[in-house]
Amino acid sequence: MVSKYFGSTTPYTGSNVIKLVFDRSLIPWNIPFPSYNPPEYTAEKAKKQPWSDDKELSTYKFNEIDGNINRVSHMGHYLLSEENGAPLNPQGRTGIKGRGILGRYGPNMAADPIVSRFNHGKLQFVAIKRQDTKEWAIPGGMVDAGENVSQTLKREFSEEAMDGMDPNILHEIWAHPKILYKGYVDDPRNTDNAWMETVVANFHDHHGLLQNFKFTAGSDAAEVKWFTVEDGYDNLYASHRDFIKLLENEFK
Ligand code: RP5
Repeated sequence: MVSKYFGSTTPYTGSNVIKLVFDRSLIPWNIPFPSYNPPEYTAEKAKKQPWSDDKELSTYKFNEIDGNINRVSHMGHYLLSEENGAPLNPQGRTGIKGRGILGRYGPNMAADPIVSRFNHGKLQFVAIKRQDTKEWAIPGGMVDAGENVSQTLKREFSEEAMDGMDPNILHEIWAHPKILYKGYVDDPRNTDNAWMETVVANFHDHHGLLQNFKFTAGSDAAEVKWFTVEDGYDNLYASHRDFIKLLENEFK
């Protein structure tokens, strides 16, 4: 599937770098494109961070569990560039190389918790408005080094939708996760050498436990609300529209 961010002439997130625009038939790495020379960009703010890959590329164990960092893609074995050994995006050329504003070369692992309910017969989920793009989104986030995805799901939900409250006060909600998706995310931050992947888990409130719970936006979230699926969700962040489609299918 061609990325919804492919061929855009608006600058790459948070920069003035314009991605190379080329014919979409040349996206797959196995199609020869000898003149392909996109801009290289790794943001200063994505360097020298506890979560950033700043060392020689040859020191990282790509396609493996590398210490406490999972570099194994949900999409299977990924290729490394013959030029410098950097991982190659499994979805093909993006028009920009480097890490962009992502921390890791290769897969950058996230987790997306979809907390849902029926309210007056209408399917709803807890959504946040992202500070960076102002788009509505699932309150997901990055898996920290050494963290289990199940921990990330709760921690990120708490940071973004509960203003950092102990997520275990909702322990009955977390008790029955249903994994809806594991894989690549069509995220605007993706580059030729760094991309987002996620695990999407649904936690459905079957018993009205969240009826009177007051959600509070925190961390990277500007707002939080129960988002009614029926109202339309085409403009959600990244691949979140596809994830909500999966949610909708669960309850059809
Ligand atoms: C998306 O970015 C994932 O689906 C997840 O929702 C999110 C994680 O990034 P941050 O919210 O931490 O920026 O690709």
